[in-house]
Amino acid sequence: MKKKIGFATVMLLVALSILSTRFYEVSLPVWHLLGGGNGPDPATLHLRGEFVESNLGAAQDREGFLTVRMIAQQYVFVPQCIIVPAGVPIRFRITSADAVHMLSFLGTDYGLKAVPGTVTEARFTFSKTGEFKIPCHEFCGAGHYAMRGQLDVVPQDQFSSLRPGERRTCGPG
Ligand SMILES: [Cu+2]
Repeated sequence: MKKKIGFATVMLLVALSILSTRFYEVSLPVWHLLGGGNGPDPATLHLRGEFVESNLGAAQDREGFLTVRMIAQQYVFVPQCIIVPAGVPIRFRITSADAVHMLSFLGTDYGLKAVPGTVTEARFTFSKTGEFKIPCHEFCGAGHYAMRGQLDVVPQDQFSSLRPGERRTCGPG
C-alpha cells in the first residue's frame, strides 16, 4: 500500500512538472506574474505604461536626452522605421511582446536584444547619416527571416525641424 502511494505521488509530481514546463513555455504573462520579469507585462504593452503606441519612436526625455522606445514582436518592429539625428547620443529602450528578438543595425557595430518582460537599455551615437536596415538576428519563429526594420539617421538640423509626431516613425503611420 505504501509503495503504491509512493509511486502515485511520483507520477503526479512528474505530470505536474511536465505541465508546468509547458505552461512556462506558452504563457509568458503567467511567468511574468510569478516574478519572472522586471519590466512591462508583454500582454499589456499596448494598453498601458511606457510602451503605449503614442510613446514609441524618438522623443526628448526630461533630462534632455533623445530616447527611442521600440517594441519587437513576431514579426515586426514597432515602429517599423525609426528616425534619429546623427552625432548625438541616443538612448534606446526596447522590450518584446512575445519571443526574444535580436536587432542589429546593419553597417554599424550596434545591436540590441529584446526580451519579453524586460526593458533593454543602451546608448548609441550614429556618426554617419543614411538608411540602415535592422534585421532580427535571433530565430524567433516562422516569420523570422522577413523580420526587419529600418533606421534613418539624418543631419541634426533636419531632425530638429521635425514636429514631435514626425519623430515617432519614418514609415507610413
Ligand atoms: Cu527573429
